[in-house]
Amino acid sequence: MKVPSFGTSLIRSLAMLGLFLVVTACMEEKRPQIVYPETDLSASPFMPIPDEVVPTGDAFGIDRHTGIYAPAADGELLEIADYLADRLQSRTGLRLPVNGSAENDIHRAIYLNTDTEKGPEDYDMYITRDSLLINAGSAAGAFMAVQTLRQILPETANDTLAEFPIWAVPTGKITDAPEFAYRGSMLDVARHFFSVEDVKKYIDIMAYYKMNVLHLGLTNDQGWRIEIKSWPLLAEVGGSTEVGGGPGGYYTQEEYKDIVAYAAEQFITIVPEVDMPGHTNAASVAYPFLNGNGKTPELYTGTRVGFSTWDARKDTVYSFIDDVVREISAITPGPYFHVGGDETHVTSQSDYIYFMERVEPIVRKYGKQMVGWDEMAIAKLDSSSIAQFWASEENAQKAVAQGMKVILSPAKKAYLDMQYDSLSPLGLHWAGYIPVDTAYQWNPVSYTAGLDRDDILGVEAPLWSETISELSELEFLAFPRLSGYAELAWSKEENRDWESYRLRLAAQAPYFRRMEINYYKSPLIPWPEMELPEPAIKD
Ligand code: TNX
Repeated sequence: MKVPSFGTSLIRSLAMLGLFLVVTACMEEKRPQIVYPETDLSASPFMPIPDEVVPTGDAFGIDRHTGIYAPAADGELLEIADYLADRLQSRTGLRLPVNGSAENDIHRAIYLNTDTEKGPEDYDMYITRDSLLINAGSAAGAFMAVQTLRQILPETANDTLAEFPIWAVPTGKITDAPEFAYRGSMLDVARHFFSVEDVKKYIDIMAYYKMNVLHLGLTNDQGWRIEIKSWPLLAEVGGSTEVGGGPGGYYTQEEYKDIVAYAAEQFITIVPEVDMPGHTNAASVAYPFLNGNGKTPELYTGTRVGFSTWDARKDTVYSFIDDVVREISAITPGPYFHVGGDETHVTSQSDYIYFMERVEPIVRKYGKQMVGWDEMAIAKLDSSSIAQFWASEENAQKAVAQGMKVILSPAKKAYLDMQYDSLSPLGLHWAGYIPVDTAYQWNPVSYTAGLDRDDILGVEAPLWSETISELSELEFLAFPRLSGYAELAWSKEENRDWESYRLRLAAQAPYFRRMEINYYKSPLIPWPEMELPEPAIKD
């Protein structure tokens, strides 16, 4: 049990809230008391499940008399207040004023405040009849709290309580904090290209589930998807096709910056991956000197892996890598640069080690921490580097022995491109079938022998795109499993439970429908019967 700490900012916010309540209480007597039906906050469709929820049975009404308040001097919190107003408007049609005054006739307030004694993403929410108070460790925590508020908002308004609709939010107290700092997913935009709009929709949904890292697989044998100004043919030639021979595509640097900024507004960090020295056929088609074998390769539209490499012993290859890392790092505010390093079946082990040990200082020179797939740990690397465990427990242990942290993406549990079962239409099954329960029922802390809790940075669910070329197909593989990975990364082990999860997952169906997500209707989940094909409102 955590003892609540009352920092000075909390006292300030309570004082301001008190003032607000005194002012509104003067008008209160004239108003009829609303009698709400009994509520149960703990029965709300939380996803992920918070640390602690204590229901008190009453309701906080969101209606035309509800306002949002944030400290006027805190620009970041004011932005979140506006974001909350936007989200509530699209669900309810009401535009709640932010820091409204007397003419707004406000009877009840949602109050955002920071309490710097908390961890940055931690928050508490105190919901009573008259106020909904959010205290968060930083703007990021307030953003997380807003996601919770979106989830506890009832699906429909109650229009029998007053002559106008009221959305009755259940009262109680929520205390919450993330288990892991890194809660991610990956999109492979190289095997098949996905548009900026597609990526933005994925970001919106990740944010709703409190995920905070989107790793973009920007390059592979079949395509190079990011403009590099000093090497223009990478995108122009290397980006000109994809698996199956479609037209491919790439992001200009402006488009990439747009994705980065869109993600940042929702507290999501973009991790760019340029996979090397293998998975590099597309780059070597554009610049054949890179592969060092004197041959100009052809564009590749199949799905084999492990057939390409760059020449690890050529200095010009490292000058080229320096340019690529410099350009991408300059437009990537997050702390990470992913260098791939997986499945280098045609690179000798000594060349591979030499290569990784030369690339790492380049990444650090541009102010980034190097991330790589677990194979990378066979090289001697700086302890600031991060290994992404997908296949080899031994490599994860080697990383930890070097003081590196590990991101958990075990293919048997966390690969979004694995089929749900042998009959499901999209995906692969080399790591097994991953039905919705298998995806959820594992413990990141104890999954890998030799790793302690502190060695684990977080959890990431990668979505490889060999078998998917459209957003609706991408969604079919990602949903509903992504919600489970979000819960594995956010929620404490003692609060996770399959029976509770499957009911809360079923309760995501209205959100999935509003977002027009093409999710897999797993028979393990008691989905509600729903008609209404055309959603009238968006989340
Ligand atoms: C393995 S996971 C790969 C990818 C494939 C994926 C398909 C990893 C580091 N490499 O190149 O797309 O399997 O599931």
